[in-house]
Amino acid sequence: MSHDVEVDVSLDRYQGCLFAMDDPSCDSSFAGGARTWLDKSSWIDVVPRFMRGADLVFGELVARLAWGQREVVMYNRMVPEPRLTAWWSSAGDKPEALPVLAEARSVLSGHYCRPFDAIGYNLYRDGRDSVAWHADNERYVREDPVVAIVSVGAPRSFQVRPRPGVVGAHHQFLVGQGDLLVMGGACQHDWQHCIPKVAHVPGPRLSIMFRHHRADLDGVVLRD
Ligand SMILES: O=C(O)CCC(=O)C(=O)O
Repeated sequence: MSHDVEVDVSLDRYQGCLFAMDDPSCDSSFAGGARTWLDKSSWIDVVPRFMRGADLVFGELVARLAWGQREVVMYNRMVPEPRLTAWWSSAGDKPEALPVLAEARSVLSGHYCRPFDAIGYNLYRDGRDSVAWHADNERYVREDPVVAIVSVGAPRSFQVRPRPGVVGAHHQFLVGQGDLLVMGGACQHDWQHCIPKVAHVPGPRLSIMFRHHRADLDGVVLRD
């Protein structure tokens, strides 16, 4: 279940970098990108400042999207999820909320050879907002799904750890201001990720998750 909510966050007190106010566009050259191999079959790509105009994108998405707050099970109780979310799918009749998102979808689909046809948005209003350790549901219907995340707003720590039984080290990536982070290979099968709570953040962060055929999950029974 999800309740609609009014959103009252801005980047006013957060000083983004200069090109965060440029006209929004994507860097189709993936300049400065680097791949981290978590093990022999799982990887994470990070491309700094992949999306220019990130502060403008942040402001427009906060204002335009229909934000909701879902409920999640925690300690055997249903509690409000500590972040706001919104969703878009190419199966609906509306275009992406901003032209730069259509551009990103096309650039990412070409580069990673995946039809990213849905976008999940997550708004972390302050350091109390978070998402717990998990792997993404695409893993139940696809082998080695690729999930691409563009972060706008203030940087937050994106953490990665191996699932129980998988050998590997904990990693963390600081992402915001238009940075792209892509999880691929066996990442969703063998690894988990989270955005932990933190005492202090320089401002809110919004993650834009490009997903591959989420609609395929209809009717699939999900496991933990
Ligand atoms: O906000 C992020 O960068 C990650 C969110 C996430 O992992 C999820 O919603 O499944």
